Amino acid sequence: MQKRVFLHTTVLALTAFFGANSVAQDNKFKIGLILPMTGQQATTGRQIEAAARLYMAQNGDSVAGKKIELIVKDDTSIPDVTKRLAQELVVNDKVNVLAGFGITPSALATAPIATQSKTPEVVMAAATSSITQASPYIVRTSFTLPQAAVGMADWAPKNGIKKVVTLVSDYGPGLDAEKYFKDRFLFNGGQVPESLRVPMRNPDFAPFLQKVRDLKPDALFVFVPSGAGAAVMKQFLERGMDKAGIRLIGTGDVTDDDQLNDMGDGALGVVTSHHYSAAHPSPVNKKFVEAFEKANKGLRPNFMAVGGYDGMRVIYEALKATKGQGGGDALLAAMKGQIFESPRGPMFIDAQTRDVVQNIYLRKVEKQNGQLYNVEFDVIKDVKDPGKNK
Ligand code: VNL
Repeated sequence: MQKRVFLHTTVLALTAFFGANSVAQDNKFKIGLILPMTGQQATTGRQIEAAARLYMAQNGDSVAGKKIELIVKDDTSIPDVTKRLAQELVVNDKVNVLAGFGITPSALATAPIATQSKTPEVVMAAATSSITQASPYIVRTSFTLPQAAVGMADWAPKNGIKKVVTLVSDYGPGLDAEKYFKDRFLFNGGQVPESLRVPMRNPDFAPFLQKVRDLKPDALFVFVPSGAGAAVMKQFLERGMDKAGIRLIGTGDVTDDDQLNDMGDGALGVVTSHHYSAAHPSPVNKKFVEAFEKANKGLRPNFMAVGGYDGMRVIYEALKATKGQGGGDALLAAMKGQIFESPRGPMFIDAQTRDVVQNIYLRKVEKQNGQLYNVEFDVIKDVKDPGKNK
């Protein structure tokens, strides 16, 4: 008799425990944030994680009756690791959304998992045009290299730059930057006597820069991923390229806000085209930069941070729109077509392509309050990814 009572209570207790647990589970909304937190791309991971946490601190962690849980995983920017982590997050943690993706190969490696499991994949960093075509579940809040590069190809020939050598990291975004810069620049009457490609991992720029010096172009157009710009700038100056009359131009990855202020006055005057500058003069951006720096010991947010911050917004708003009831398909539908003011300026998620449409700014490195910034001086409005018109 005693035993039966005991068993009975145990079963009750167990039911209560698991019951409560499954309710807790249902009330959770999990975001699996896969980022390079260590290794060559660690600055990108640090910026995006900080931005995601800032967004949550400002907007709360409970949305449409759900408690948001952010699960951060370090893929060390090795695509096989990204893929394994994505699989574990979907199967074991049952995440509602996959997000992050510091480099193109990581975003692409995850695409089949997003498709098979019908989980939205919010790409916050990687920027090769074709990524959004790898899965119908991919939505992008960063930018594309064609989007940024074409603006520079239009600006340069109007500003005395007729002959350009290109130098890019030899993988997806670099090849996009090279092609879209070159095609448009040639169309505009410019010349590109050489296109150089450097390995993505541990690049040595010295031999390439020597070659550029010998070719004596008006400018060197550079794309390197976020975090590699300072090394390019240092070697460019050490080799006296600027003194030889060669200008440095590129997409804004090379004058990345994460590193720019440490590049020294040699960076002054460098013109780039990009979607985000920490110096973007809008009240929304001022507030964002201030809050980000305050929460991160003075670290200045770069374009990666803004991609992460806006990616969180897209996820939060999709959860609100679906009243916390939606699965992957409903969330995805609610991400498409979102339009809002980002710290970068106005942006929207094109419902057809799931890619970001945004302004591209021309910026020049200048000193403001004793610090180096990419100061915007012109804007090309509402630029769609030119890579989608093929
Ligand atoms: C990529 C594109 C990565 C632009 C970047 O930095 C970047 C990419 C890590 O698509 O791999 O600045």
